[in-house]
Amino acid sequence: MANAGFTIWFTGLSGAGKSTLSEALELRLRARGRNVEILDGDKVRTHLSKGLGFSKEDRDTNIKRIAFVAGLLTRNGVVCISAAIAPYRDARAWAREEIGNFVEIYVKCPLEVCRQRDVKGLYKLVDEGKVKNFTGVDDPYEEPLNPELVVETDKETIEESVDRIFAKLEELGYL
Ligand code: GGZ
Repeated sequence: MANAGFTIWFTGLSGAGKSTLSEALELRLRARGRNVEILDGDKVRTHLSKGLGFSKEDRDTNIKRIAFVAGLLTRNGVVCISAAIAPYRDARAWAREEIGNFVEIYVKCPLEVCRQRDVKGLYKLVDEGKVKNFTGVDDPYEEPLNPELVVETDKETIEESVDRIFAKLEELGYL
C-alpha cells in the first residue's frame, strides 16, 4: 500500500492548529517524495465554497465538496490533507466512505487556549457579538469518537505531533 494515495482528515476547533500542522506535514511528506495537496477550510471557502455560510446545511455542503475533491486526488496517488473544522460526525463519516483511504486526526485543543491564541481575531469578534454560530462557542463541535489519532496541540510541539502522525501512517501502511 506504500505510495497509494490517502487523505489525512484533520478536524478540530478554529485555532486548534490544523493549518499549521498541515503545512509542517506537507514539508515532511514532500521530503519523502510524496505529492501533497492541502484543502484548507479557510482557503476552500474563498474558492470552491465561496458564498457558503455556517449553518449545518452549508457546513455539510462544504465538507461534501472537500471530500469529493479529496477523493479524486486520493485515487490519483496524492496525499490530500483536509484542514476544515468539520464539526459534525455524520459529515466526517460520509467523507470517510467517499474517500476510502482515510486517516482521521483530531487536532485537540481546549477552547480557552484557542481563544487565547486568537490568531485571526475571530474569538474577539465572537465575544463582541459580531460573529454568531461560532464552532465551540454557540455552535456544535462533535468530538470524534474513534479517530485514527488524537494530537493535543496545547501539550505537544508541532514537531512532536508530526512525528506521531508519521508513526501512525507507517503503522497503517501508508508510508
Ligand atoms: C467557525 C468560522 C466561523 C464560524 C468564520 N464558525 O480558523 P479559521 O477561521 O481560519 O478557519 C475557520 C473557518 C471555518 O471554515 P471551515 O470550512 O473549516 O468550517 S466547516 O468545516 O465547519 O465548514 C474560521 C472561519 O472560517 N470562521 N466564521 N461561524 N469558523
